Amino acid sequence: APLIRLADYQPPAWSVSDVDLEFDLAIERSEVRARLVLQAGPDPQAPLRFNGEGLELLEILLDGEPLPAGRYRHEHELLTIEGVRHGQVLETRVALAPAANTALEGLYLSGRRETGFLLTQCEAEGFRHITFFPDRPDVQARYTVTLRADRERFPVLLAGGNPAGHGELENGRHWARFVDPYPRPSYLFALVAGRLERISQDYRTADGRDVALHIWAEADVIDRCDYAMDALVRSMRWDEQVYGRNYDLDVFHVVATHDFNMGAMENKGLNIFNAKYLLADPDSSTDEEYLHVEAVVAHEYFHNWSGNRVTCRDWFQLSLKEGFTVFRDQSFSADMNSASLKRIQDVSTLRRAQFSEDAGPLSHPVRPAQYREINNFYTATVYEKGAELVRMLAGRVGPQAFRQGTDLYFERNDGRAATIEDFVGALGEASGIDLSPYLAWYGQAGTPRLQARGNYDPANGRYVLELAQSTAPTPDQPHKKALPIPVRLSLFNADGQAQRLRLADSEQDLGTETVLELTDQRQRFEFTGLSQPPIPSLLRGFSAPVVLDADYAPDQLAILLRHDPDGFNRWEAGQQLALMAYDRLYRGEDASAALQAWTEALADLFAQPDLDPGLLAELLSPPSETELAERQVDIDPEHIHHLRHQLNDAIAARIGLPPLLARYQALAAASTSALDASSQLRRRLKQVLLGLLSRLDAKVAIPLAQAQYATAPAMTDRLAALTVLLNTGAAEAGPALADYRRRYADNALAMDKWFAVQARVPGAAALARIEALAADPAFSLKNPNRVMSLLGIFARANASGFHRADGKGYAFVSHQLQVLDALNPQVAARLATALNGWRRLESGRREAAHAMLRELAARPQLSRNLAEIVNRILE
Ligand code: HT7
Ligand code: ZN
Repeated sequence: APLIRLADYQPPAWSVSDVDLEFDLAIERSEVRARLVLQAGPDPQAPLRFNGEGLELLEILLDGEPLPAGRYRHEHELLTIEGVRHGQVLETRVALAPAANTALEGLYLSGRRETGFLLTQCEAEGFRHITFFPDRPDVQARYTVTLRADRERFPVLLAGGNPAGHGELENGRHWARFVDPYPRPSYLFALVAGRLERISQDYRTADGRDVALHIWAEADVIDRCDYAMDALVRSMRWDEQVYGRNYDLDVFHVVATHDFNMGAMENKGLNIFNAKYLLADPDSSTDEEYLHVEAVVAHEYFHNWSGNRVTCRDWFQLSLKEGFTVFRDQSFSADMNSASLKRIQDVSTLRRAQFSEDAGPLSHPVRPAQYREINNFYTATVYEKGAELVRMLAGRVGPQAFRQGTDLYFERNDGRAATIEDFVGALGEASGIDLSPYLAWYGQAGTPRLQARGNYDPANGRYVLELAQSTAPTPDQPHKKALPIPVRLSLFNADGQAQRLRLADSEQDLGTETVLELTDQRQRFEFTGLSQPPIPSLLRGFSAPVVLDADYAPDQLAILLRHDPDGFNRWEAGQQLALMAYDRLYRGEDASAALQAWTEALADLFAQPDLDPGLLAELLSPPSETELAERQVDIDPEHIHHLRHQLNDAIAARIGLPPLLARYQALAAASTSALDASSQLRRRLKQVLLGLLSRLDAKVAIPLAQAQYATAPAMTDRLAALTVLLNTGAAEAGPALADYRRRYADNALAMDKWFAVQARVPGAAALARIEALAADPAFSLKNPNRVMSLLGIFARANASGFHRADGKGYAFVSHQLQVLDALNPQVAARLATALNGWRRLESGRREAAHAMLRELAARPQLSRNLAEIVNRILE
């Protein structure tokens, strides 16, 4: 596949102003008639080249006249016509085979042939699987869509836009028409047709528009959509209040499907969701899943402005809509729940998914410079790091100017396909701050390392903080520039009190917190008037997506862990202590100073009855194995798994069995299925405590887990108990798994968790279990959720199980990848990213992984998606 480069961007040679689509829908074979009003680009003599993949061309006409065979070419997934004129109407009729479409891109079938429904997925380049079109986001057109189908088989017909008529046809068929008044790119096209039920709610926008909200799902799950509706209404209000954005059509449809490659899709007026992010009920959904539903519903809704009304000029600008929209959904969830916990979770996700992506061969900038397959760039870097860049910009200009800047951005770019420069430029203009240095963050891959060294001079009460930055080379970028890094900081004294800040060259009292901006490779900041050596609390709230290297002593971090009022940095101090202990353990050195400082502070915090249970749960959780592995080369995942256990053991031992048990029992006695925030946080703490108890004394924990499983009022409790039974190797795990399966056999999302909880069980025995599960009749490579629950969890979240010394984990996944690739290339490519870190494995595993990758790369039939990932990983 050719390399597509940002530097080669050209406006379209031919675009389309109006699209009229007519669908005759059926499961096995559907037909699409498209009438496109052509718009000439800069050179009206240029040939027209429209995309089209897997289309059976039945008819082609220009201005109503059939085109003779010699006037057009249909080859290499392109339709080429010479000599077309501005304003002419190109009409094509094509046939599609939705039931045979296992790639879940374009028009496809969700569920079984007899009962399932038809739907589309067009982002990024799925529209070309539906009709011939300049399938690129800078071609924006007005859409009229007419759907025709058998009424009995497809009673519900939906497309994006406002309804514009419906009626009956001969032979039991019916039709429905939709018109979208807003010009939009083809990737936002969607239709849905089939037997679906709905829940509905009326909504009046702040600017007075009455909107009918409908959530659609198959009959057996429609009673699990209420929480999504609640989240949708809250998202709509929030966007009005926080960003001044109102919804802009008369209807808003949301549809749930069990067959979806990603989380959800923001099609204009017709959002389509992976059921995993829409359905929720207390019996079968965990608290975490409720939070995901809230966040994803908000995310897709927010796209209506950040993505749909203002879209991207080209796919290199993907983070323009995704990074900004993730920032918006993170802010929404922070407002709905505990803001500091949300920040802790978001940074944990960033470190686990993005920092590790950035540390391997798949590293790329937030705005990539090149790609072969755009579907491979829906990454943690584009989404999560992109959100961090927006957060930095928002922090730099302040809340008022940020709102003025986003207003300006939306106003100026409404109906346009914009670039990251348009976004940063609008924020800069509104704030009067030159933000152009921040653009370098978008083009430079890799995680900067921020080194902080402090020096206190008691003779004059001065504290010099030296900050320096460096970024290791990444593929394609051997030399890195200095980036602007905002460092939010406070200085604490030994009693844990924040000191007033004054910089040496200024008289200004900065209060107890300020933001330093590191703009060069290295800079000194001098604070005056400090009567004691200060303990710096750096990067508060994680003010920049960097790795901090500060020369703390363990007891300094313990002071921050005990006293820092910034919830994020308090947690971060604990994480740093854990990492300090881990580094020593890894090197076989004495870790007792760090371990003692960390666990003593945690034990004291544990004893404080009023500490937020959610924060306590996070404080009691050491960094993930992925984060720990980031610190090493020659990784032995089993060893890292073992060391993380030692960290948990140290916490458990320091707090001690009686207090852990007492707290667990108090929480267990008060268990309910209530979904309010405080019940959720108590459940989270209970789950962490049960895990710690299981480390301390399995004989005590197993009966507790067994009882918790049997009496669990909520799925979070049930799954946590099952995890402990499985991870301790308890005999009781078998009956619990069987019980779970009986109970949830008909609930696909609950069964995904049944697969996932087993796929997560660490250690050498994992592979045999995974092989057996892959052969289970309930497993299917055709369903992305099932694939990611079993193979995705195994390869991406169970390092000690997957990275076996004998390489058998790789051989197994390689085989699955090949079968999967023939069915669904997007999902196969995502699964293959699990091997991103192969070069940093110890030599035996490295060799085995390398051999597997080479063998895979040599396969002749690989999809463009999988081939790109495997080759980049190998480079
Ligand atoms: N904008 C959506 C992206 C998406 C997608 C991309 C590639 C293949 C399938 C897909 N389904 C949805 C999701 C979002 O960020 O909102
Ligand atoms: Zn998105």
